[in-house]
Amino acid sequence: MSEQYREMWKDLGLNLEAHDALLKVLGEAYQDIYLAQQNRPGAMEYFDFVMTEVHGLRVKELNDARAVGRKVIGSFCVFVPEELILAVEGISVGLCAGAEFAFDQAEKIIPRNTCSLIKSVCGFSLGKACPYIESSDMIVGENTCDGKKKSYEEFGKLVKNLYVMDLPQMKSEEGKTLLKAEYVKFIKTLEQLSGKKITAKVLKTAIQIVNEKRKAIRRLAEVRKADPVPISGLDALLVNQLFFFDDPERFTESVNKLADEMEQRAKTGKGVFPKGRPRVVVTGCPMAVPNWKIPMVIESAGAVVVGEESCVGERGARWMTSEKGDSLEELLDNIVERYFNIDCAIFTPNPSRVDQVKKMVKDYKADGAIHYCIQFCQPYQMEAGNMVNELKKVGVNVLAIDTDYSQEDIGQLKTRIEAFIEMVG
Ligand code: BJ8
Repeated sequence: MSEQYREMWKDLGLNLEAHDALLKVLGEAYQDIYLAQQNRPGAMEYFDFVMTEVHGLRVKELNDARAVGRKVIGSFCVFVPEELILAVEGISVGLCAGAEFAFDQAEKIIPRNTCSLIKSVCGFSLGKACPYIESSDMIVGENTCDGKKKSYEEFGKLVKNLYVMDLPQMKSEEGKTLLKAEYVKFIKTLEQLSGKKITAKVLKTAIQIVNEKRKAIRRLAEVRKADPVPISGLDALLVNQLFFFDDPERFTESVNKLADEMEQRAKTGKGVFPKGRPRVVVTGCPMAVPNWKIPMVIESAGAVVVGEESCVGERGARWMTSEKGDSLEELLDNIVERYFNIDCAIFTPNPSRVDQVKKMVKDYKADGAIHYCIQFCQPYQMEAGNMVNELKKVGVNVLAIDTDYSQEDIGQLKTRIEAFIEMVG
């Protein structure tokens, strides 16, 4: 792939040497973690292809689209409505932030005790190794946690067009009004950038496209209730990660094909692991590509991840946007209603997240839950204690872990997770 796309990466201003090194590490990790798995569904082949071309063909597609006037919008948070971006014929891409890259440089502009996700955003930008950042016509930041909010002041100096969206912190009527006002502002900005007007008709189509994508992901989640589980947690996570990168309609079609195969597997009792393997729900911070550390440790310890209560998982895709109504105002209200449900830990209080984890443990017949926090992530760390207590009260085995993107604590994590699996199993 390297040779074929070299000119494109050069034109995007990437540091080719650093980028080559990154691709090498990524390729090796993918081989060891993903391709070495047994009994994978055949339909995962498409997602393997997307991964191998994630810095190649997909980036070329984005830049071909830009050449004919479409705008690429990068974002970091599931509060940024893809529907609005599609409605101006834009392309939405998640800027992954899931790897430890150029942290030494990042730590020169933001504090060391910042979460890895934020350091990764700054590191990739400073190290000029992310073709998605460089291909974005506008990057949307959001006022969620304090770390992100304040880091955008520095990140904004590194990229050409950063737009920061304010977000509510409480689920009140005032909070909803703020969210709507921010989405109205975002629409205006998108219209200005693209030169396109959002009409009710295009917005409705965009809502349908994104809903279809969510429905396909829901099918995939549903079939993980089977025992034996037809897909590994690692593969399911990968599909959820690629939700933010791929062309939405092509992605939906591919996820539906995978779901067809998995439903067939479930009917015939074919699993990726033997029946009766300990089942775990993971809850907490989002795992962006290529953050596969926790499910890798869990599954190599003899358990299977059956669900993720995370923005790269159920928190990101479990609500549909209502398609009812024919006016722009009604459709925008539907979008506000949908996104206002998201139970991110930046909200206070945030009781529905605990309820959702309890529900998932029950629905997916899990033997336990693992609360995953990225070190220095205050919102999720603050919620961890209450989450653990509430789960214990209803008899759910739970383990809370804090980690970063490095591999340094992998031995310690293995020991703790293996002991937990042994206990729940
Ligand atoms: S809606 S979870 S995607 S904000 S890990 S940067 S919270 S200190 S990512 Fe998130 Fe939107 Fe919420 Fe979801 Fe801050 Fe924590 Fe770091 Fe985090």
